[in-house]
Amino acid sequence: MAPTDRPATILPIQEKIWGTTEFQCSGGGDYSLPGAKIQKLHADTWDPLNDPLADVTISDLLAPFIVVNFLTTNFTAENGRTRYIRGTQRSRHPIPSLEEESEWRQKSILCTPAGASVIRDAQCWHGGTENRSGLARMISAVYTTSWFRLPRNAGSLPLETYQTISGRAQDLCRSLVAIPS
Ligand SMILES: O=C(O)CCC(=O)C(=O)O
Repeated sequence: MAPTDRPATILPIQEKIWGTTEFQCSGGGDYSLPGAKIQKLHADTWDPLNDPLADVTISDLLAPFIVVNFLTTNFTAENGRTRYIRGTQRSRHPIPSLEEESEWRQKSILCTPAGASVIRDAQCWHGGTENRSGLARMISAVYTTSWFRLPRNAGSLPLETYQTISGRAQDLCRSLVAIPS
């Protein structure tokens, strides 16, 4: 089956969350490769609103930034499965350091099989654990709503690659493609 003939699986979920097809792919990568140490809990976003009164923060908004983790192998203790702290995308509390992290949070790890995808609000606190295996455990793609930008990834997709992907994929990757000057 050609890639463009495959039924869409992930995109309809973003369309449902955001109520539109007007979002974009803003990058991706593979994280916590073999040899990676435990990560402190973190969120992948910052607050672009900078409300001086702090009446409104990014945590009050519908997720502008969604990460999809595609599992290339089962999550196991050896390969450093990720912990996710439910509901923290709404939190305004400081994120605890590794030393401060309570036991129940250390144990909030996903038991997820190879081939599954984890779709998460990037504001939700999470962190990989030590990868003692010889395998990368997942690759990731980042999607952002129409008003949110991740400028650091602009130009990261070579034009020659962009020209080989479907029209829908080109539309999604419009802010990534390297435009020759
Ligand atoms: O690799 C993981 O388990 C998590 C990666 C991650 O949280 C990150 O790099 O932001």
